[in-house]
Amino acid sequence: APEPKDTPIQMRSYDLASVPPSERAAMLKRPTLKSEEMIAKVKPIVDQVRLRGDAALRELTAKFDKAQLEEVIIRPPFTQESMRLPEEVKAAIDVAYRNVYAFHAAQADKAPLEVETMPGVVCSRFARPIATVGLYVPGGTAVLPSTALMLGIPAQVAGCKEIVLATPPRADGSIGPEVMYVASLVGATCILKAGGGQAVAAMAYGTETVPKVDKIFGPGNQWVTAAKMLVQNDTEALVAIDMPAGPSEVLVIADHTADAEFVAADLLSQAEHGVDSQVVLVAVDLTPEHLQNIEQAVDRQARALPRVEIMKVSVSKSLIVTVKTVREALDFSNEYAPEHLILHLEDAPGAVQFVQNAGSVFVGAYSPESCGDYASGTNHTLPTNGFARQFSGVNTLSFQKHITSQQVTKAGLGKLGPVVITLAECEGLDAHANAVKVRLAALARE
Ligand code: HSO
Ligand code: ZN
Repeated sequence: APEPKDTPIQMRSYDLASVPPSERAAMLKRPTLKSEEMIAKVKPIVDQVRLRGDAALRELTAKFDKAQLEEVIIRPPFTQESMRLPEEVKAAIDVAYRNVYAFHAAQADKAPLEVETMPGVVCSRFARPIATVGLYVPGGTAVLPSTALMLGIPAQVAGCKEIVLATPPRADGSIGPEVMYVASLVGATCILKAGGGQAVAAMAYGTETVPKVDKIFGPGNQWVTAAKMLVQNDTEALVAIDMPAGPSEVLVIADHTADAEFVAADLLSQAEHGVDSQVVLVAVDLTPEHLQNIEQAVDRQARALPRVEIMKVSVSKSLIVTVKTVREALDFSNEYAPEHLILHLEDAPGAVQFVQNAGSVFVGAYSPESCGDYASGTNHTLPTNGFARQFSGVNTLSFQKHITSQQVTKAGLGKLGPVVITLAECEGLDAHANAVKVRLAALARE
């Protein structure tokens, strides 16, 4: 039966002080990812591509994307026709590109780090690009050229040699001009016209035409995430992944200075991503009227937006948590470890020092998450599901690895050698001790 028109689009409310500890733990939990089940489901798809390469890719793309492919990949130069966009869109992509490039270029590890740990013992560390990377750009309910920017720019800045960009084709077998244009800006060397587990498998193992990559990046649906987890654990694939991904999330902290319309708009911008999007509002000692204004704004704004049906589901699963102080709000946020944290606070900059766990922070009323999602410069590929406790978002260093080195002089070995001999003998590894002893003996003869 159709829903009565006046069912409010509403979040569930809790007063944190009256929530028992067991329920508090439940509030912090995201809906469980059935990862084992999904990995078992995606395995036959991954196996087909691993064993039969391009032929399997073509069959699976015909089945899932309804596209009959002649070529599975496209190599540059891309045709002008394939990148044709309204000038306004192109100009906006160009600004986003410049900002994201500037912020990620500054992150690149360029100069080697050098420390003389003892006289004559110099240790150093230097960065090198990961040679071949795979970037997954989702298709599905929204085309996401912004994700192509967020993954492609750090790869370009880091100096990766082969940049494979995978994205599901449209039914006519083509890729949208937005993604094509971004692919050319970031210097993608190969576009793989495939999505889902089949795209991940093709990049992890390589096929007749798809280069095998060293690391796979990017968000995706449950199939993509499961396939990434599967190939990461296959020692034969020898492939790394960026991070475990889950549905997108935002936590907004609002105090008495918060603008109800801004807060509602921020909550909904995340809620429109998908029915499983997680949206949390932490209200700091708001008056009942203020809170009601926010709730009414959520309902009213949602009804005026095209993706209202998605928001009805995600908002109804979302929470409002009431606390007394900003510190309590930040304690809760740190426990939740949100992908995005927005601070609608009287002193938002002053609150940042208390942030311990978050993917990216949006400071003050005029810093909506949308800016970071598209164009300010920060990356939007961020840890979800509470992984902000131990993971950073994608950044330039995600596309580099570090090599350490050491150079020991004769005098240095004179000092360090006896220490190494003692430790090697303590471990009963005499060949190790000997590698030092033969040299110390040579020095004694000099
Ligand atoms: N909020 C998403 C990124 C995105 N938003 C792409 C719009 N397009 C996850 O951080
Ligand atoms: Zn977004």
